[in-house]
Amino acid sequence: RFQRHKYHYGTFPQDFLWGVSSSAYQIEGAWRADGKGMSIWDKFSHTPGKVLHNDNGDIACDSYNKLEIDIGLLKQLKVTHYRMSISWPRVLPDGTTNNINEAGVDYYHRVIDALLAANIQPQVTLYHWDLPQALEDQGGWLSDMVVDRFREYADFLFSRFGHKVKFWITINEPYIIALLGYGYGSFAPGNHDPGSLHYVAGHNVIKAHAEAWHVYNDKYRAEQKGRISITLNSDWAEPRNPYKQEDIDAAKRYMDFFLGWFANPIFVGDYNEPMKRIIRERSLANGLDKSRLPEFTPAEIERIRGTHDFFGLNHYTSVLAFMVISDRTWLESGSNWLKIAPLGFRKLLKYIKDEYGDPPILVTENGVSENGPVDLNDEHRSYFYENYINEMLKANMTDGANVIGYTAWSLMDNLEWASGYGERFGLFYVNHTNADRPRTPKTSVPFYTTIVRCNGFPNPADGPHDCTNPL
Ligand code: GBH
Repeated sequence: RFQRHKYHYGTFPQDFLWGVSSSAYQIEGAWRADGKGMSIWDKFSHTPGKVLHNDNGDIACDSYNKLEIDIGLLKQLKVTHYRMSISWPRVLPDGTTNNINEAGVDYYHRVIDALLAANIQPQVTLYHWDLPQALEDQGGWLSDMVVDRFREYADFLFSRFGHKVKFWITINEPYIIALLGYGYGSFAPGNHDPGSLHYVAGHNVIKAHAEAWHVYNDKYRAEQKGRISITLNSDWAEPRNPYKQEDIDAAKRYMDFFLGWFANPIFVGDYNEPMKRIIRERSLANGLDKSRLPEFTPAEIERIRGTHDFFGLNHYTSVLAFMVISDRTWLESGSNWLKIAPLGFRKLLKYIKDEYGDPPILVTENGVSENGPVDLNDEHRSYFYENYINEMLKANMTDGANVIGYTAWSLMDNLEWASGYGERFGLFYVNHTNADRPRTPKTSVPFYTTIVRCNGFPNPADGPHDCTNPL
């Protein structure tokens, strides 16, 4: 079943970053410990019917109380980097710097210090979806007040942690924040308005990101010498019939409305033309007097353009465009939106190189799930990592995409947002019905570790090595 794709030998550049990632709400638990404020995910998950089985992150993986254990897992994986996020309401309970929760700040110092002591570099995301509820009560991402609050929050984090953290990611997946949070309403805060409000939320997310980048650039970069950017998620859209112009156009439109929605303003300048034109036409046809897509002023376009030090990319799956469907030959996973399609990864990396000015690309998430009965022999995950990483190698070696690092999602099974604990993305299995939340390696742990340790797939013809994967 898990047949090898056409396989390339080769290794990544010497300074390639190998990591694994998590996010605060999905693993920490301790939802009201030591003065933490409420987040929109606390409220959402406590609202019956919002999360599968009414699961919530009250305890999650209890990582708040299991620091040493988690550092042990990271050491076992031999990763050079750990991508984590800071819970905004844990450090600023009401979202503002008027009220600082020093106990929360101390917790992140302990995490970061422990990572550095283990020689693992922290990559810290400022916002992975857990907005302080106090800010949501003032409009959340629909109000431009959030832009100032985010700037202050970012400034605060750089001032406290910037001497230790050299990799910052402002915001994780604006597409999901805007569309699922404020359009479909399937994610917190559950605002249902599939018409225009997701464009308003997205607009404010872009401005907030740009302000955080400028604070770092103006006030901290010279001294702290770190790098800061945003993480965008994107599927790859393949034309269903590559010889049919309609399908080619549909695939391009899909990319413009998905990745391009956020990548264009930041990497090129302003929203892309197809998005502006199509949304305006549809808005006018619906009897509105202007486009549902907000406009940036010329000054805003310039302020946002170029606010990146690398291209943070989360990638999982591909679609066939005409209408969007999955190819029936792609292997399934534990999530119905995720089909295993390694080749799309290579094409997406090349596309980013070509469309967005050949930026250094940091893959900030990539991974696969399972559901149902626990089976620690997760062959599908090893298959997924081997083939996606090998396609990334081809993008790097053959297509010349400047991929600087790779981060597997996820360190361990955790709260998969609205799917609760039912979809498991972890390299380590976590038993969420056991009060101790024990972590157990799946067979993909030694598998991924071999790729990390060997920096890819060295060719046996280049000399003997112990990089043959254990499967
Ligand atoms: C990432 O999002 C997130 O950054 C991470 O926190 C998450 O755990 C990981 O992926 C795995 O999902 O239930 O059919 O409505 C990737 C984008 C957004 C894809 C939510 C799946 C839900 C689809 N994901 N989406 S559905």
